[in-house]
Amino acid sequence: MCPKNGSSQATVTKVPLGIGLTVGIVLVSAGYSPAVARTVNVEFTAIETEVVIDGQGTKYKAWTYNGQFPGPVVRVTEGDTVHFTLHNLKTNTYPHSMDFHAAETDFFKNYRAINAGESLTYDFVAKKPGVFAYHCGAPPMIQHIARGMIGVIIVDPKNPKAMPKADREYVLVQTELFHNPNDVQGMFDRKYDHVIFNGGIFKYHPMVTGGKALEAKPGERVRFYFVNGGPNNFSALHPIAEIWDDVWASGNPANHLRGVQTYVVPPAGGAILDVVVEAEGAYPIVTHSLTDALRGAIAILVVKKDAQQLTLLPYVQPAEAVLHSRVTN
Ligand SMILES: [Cu+2]
Repeated sequence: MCPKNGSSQATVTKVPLGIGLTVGIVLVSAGYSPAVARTVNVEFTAIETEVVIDGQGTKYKAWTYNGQFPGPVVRVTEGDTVHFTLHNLKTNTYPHSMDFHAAETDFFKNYRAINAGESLTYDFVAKKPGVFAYHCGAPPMIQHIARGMIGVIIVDPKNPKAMPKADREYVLVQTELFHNPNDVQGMFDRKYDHVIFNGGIFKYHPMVTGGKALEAKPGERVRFYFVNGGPNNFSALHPIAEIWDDVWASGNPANHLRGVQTYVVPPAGGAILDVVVEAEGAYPIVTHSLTDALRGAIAILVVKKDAQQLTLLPYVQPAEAVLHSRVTN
């Protein structure tokens, strides 16, 4: 991973597992100067593989970017050029594609689906700051998103003072989960079994088997980069026993709301939501559409003095099969 086109001082942090495979986060943050245009290389591999969807080890036949559900977080700064390559693994069965909502580009040319064994490269300039979905758009799109080909690209504002500094940051991706990944008609009929954050049923609920809480310290400004993957349901994001101090629609600093109890995020929409929690305790983050919360979309934020530092996308790992195999295309 190194910057291309001779234009940049970008630093890209990723852990290569094989050709085109990145674990966790594509993070670009070091040494940024607004005067310097940067090109950021992002390389994803579509991988059809089994992922674990709960704390009991239940496997799900997912379609993924880089073997994880949701895909790796891409993080760039407003004005950066993203030089993106998608590989469709030659051992896959289905066509796949990539639609970055942070891009303004030619749909037919760049968002087209490619067959197994093929690769596709395109560039776009991340012109608008915010938190955006990315997803596979290969038909039937409803199935490709539901099976896991969904993720987040954060475009940080060029002006680092455009928003208050966060002490702690988490990415949450909400999706409906259909137990039968081949039942496309059931997806159209909204017969989902669970609604999940970051690919797991009650993944961040410590009172559920295998669940692990999100953590923060008292007084910290905790920032959630939230994307609703859908494919169909709206999210009514609410911090129980708290109030969102600041919300930015689509994560754009120009779209600022204060003191919001519940914020609606549509399918394929995003928001940045900040909460400052003064007192120690437990604060569930839920979609207050309760059918969905009680089917898996509850994340507990535990506030305590000795809170540990977690990653931006906590406890999301590539599938075992992917971790232990060398991926080539
Ligand atoms: Cu796909």
